[in-house]
Amino acid sequence: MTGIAVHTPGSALPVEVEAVELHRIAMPLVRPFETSFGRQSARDVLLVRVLTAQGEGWGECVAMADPVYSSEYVEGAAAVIRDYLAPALLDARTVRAAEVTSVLGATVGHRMAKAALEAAVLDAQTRAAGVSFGEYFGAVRPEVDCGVSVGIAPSIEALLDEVTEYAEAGYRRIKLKIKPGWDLEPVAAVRSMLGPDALLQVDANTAYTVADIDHLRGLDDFGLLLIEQPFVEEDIAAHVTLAQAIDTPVCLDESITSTAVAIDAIERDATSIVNIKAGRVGGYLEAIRIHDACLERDVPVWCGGMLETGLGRAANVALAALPGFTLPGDTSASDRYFAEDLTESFVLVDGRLAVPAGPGSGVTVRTELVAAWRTRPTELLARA
Ligand code: SMG
Ligand code: MG
Repeated sequence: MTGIAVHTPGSALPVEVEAVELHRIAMPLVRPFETSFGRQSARDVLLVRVLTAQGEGWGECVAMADPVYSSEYVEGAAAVIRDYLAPALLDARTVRAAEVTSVLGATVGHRMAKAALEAAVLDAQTRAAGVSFGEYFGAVRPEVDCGVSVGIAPSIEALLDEVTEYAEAGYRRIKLKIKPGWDLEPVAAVRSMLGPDALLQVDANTAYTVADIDHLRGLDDFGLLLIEQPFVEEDIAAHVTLAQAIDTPVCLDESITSTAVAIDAIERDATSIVNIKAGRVGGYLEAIRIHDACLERDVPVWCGGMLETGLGRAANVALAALPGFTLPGDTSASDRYFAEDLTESFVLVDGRLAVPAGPGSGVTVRTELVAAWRTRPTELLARA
């Protein structure tokens, strides 16, 4: 069974939204994370809390501090929620999670901001009904296989140390960030250290151009699961050209912003595997539609990550429990990024994380930590 499985009567009942709160916190990372976009050492997080007549709900916005992964960024997401999205949601008053996209539809783009609001409504709605995200989404397994994303390191030696640490922790798949000047050599070193059977993939975060295709073919020597998003997000055609030239499967991340784009990219053979991130596509319900479209076309999917706190991680793990998620995701344990998580910690057991079973997201935001880590005053948005 795919799609939204409403197992419990009442799980699709609407909530009456009374107010929206914006919370802004900073969480230090246990180690800096470097990609082709740059280096970050803290996570600047925007949290959304909806207050409804049926109870509260929390959502996490995955936008980064700067507009480098996509055009969205935390300060911009807070502004668009404050000025456009929260007023639209408050105007609608009574809303189901499945209606949030259309309620917010007058605003173009800003998918990460919209996804945070949808997640908060989804949390309130499913908590009120006593249904977990896993049940609501149609999860088919109680735990999910986890991979880990490894940043660009200062040296090959430092990279091998970091990969060793994750392999010993039990991660079932390693993803290496690559960029021009940091690709064939680190990948060769990690492959030779892990041996031929380890699941290994790379992510370029748009750092290459079609002029690099010959060079990228060098990756075919390393038995990779996939190469993720080598070229700029708008250039589907360049990925088609690469897919024809290389044996390593091409997987799109940044390019996939909706179900329609996903279907188009698959039909054009630009991507043979899809990275699904709810924030990037405007919410978990659109993420599920992409999953369904991929499953129908026999295209494997996996769950991406945006250095989420336990709140966003909980929803990602529930999503990754859907049947089409056949590859380990970037659903790492809490301690991959944070010394202390905002919710109950996600702990890796045998390379897997458990899908939370409680109502809603199944995790509790530790409000004392929101208060301690706050970087801006709370904003309360209510109906005028
Ligand atoms: O949550 O473990 C995570 C992060 C995984 O590599 C990761 N995410 O392009 O897939 C990606 C990146 C985006 C965030 S880094 C700018
Ligand atoms: Mg990526």
